[in-house]
Amino acid sequence: MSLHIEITETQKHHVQGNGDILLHRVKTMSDTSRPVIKLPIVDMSKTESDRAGLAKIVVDALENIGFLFIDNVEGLDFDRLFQACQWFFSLPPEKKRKLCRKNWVPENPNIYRGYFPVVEGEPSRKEGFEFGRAVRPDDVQVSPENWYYETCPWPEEDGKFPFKEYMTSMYEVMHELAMEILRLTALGLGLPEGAFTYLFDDKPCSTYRILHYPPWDGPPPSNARIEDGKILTTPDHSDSNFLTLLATFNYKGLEIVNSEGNWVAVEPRPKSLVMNIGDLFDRMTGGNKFRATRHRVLDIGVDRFSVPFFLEPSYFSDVGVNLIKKYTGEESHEPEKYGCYMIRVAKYERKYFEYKVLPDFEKVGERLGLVDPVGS
Ligand SMILES: O=C(O)CCC(=O)C(=O)O
Ligand SMILES: [Fe+2]
Repeated sequence: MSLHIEITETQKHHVQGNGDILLHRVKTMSDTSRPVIKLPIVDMSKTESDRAGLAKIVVDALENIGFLFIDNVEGLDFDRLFQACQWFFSLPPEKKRKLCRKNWVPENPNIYRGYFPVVEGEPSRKEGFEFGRAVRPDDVQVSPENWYYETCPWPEEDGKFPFKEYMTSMYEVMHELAMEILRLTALGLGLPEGAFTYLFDDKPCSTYRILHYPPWDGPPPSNARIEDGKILTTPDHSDSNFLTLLATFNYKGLEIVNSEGNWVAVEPRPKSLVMNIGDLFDRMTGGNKFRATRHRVLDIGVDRFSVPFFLEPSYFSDVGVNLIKKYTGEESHEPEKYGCYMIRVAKYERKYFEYKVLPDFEKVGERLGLVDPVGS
């Protein structure tokens, strides 16, 4: 989970049709010039030949910048992924409506997965579709209150693109890549390679999301305007999940805060993913070792597409503060289940609009009589 459309109930909801996205309209234009940051590069073709070297690059990047590029990901074809975005966002509004979260279309059953529309007047200007790995409906952890494991609605296909088959296969490519990055991270920290990956073994809650940022139709709202007349399409935030793998398809617009606290641009790197870590990984490592770096997206005046994969542990995984210390015996930590942590952050601390309408989740395990492997 990593949602950043903080909208208010009074705002007009608007399901956007995008039959014209291929035209790349230029409507508003934000000045995107900015000093560019040089990000470290992790070349996945070297995971065997230079494993220790890659591990060092990953750990250095996470300690210092919080962002890095990943080259040569096996099984990732950026052109094909872009085609998937184009196919999906060109669907007519009535087809998107069928996939829309309950928040916007009350007759739909899905509260967490599926489609979310552009909300006019918001500084976060994007429509998206997201899904998780399918969980068997008879799984004991499936319940109406557990939105992580709810069934994702998929669009009706027209034979032009095998959307569901392709996206679900790409989810597994991203999951595997994330596991390898976590093994490298552990190695770089001098820990057993499986020190983090076990958190994702049983039904990870990860979200794969495709995004379309349409340029502003008219003048953007004042809260989308930032310094120097620049205009936002995603406000300043850190990701709340474990780590994020992002395809930006050579679009500019992504900015991050550097170690001096200044905004700098991430220059697109062809055929490379951008990776950053989220608050969860940051706090697991004690809150001052790895950096969940703040970032934002500027309006670039044309339709922009991106595809983030938000890595999230299994619901019952222990993600307590300082978990990493269990390997060094330095300090005990407070066990905390991922699901409980996330609902608290999303619904009560950051108060994402979407989650105000969601049920409480904290006690669902007990109510269902589930075995809690964390034992808190
Ligand atoms: O679209 C992008 O480049 C970044 C999106 C982002 O930061 C997010 O969805 O959390
Ligand atoms: Fe983000």
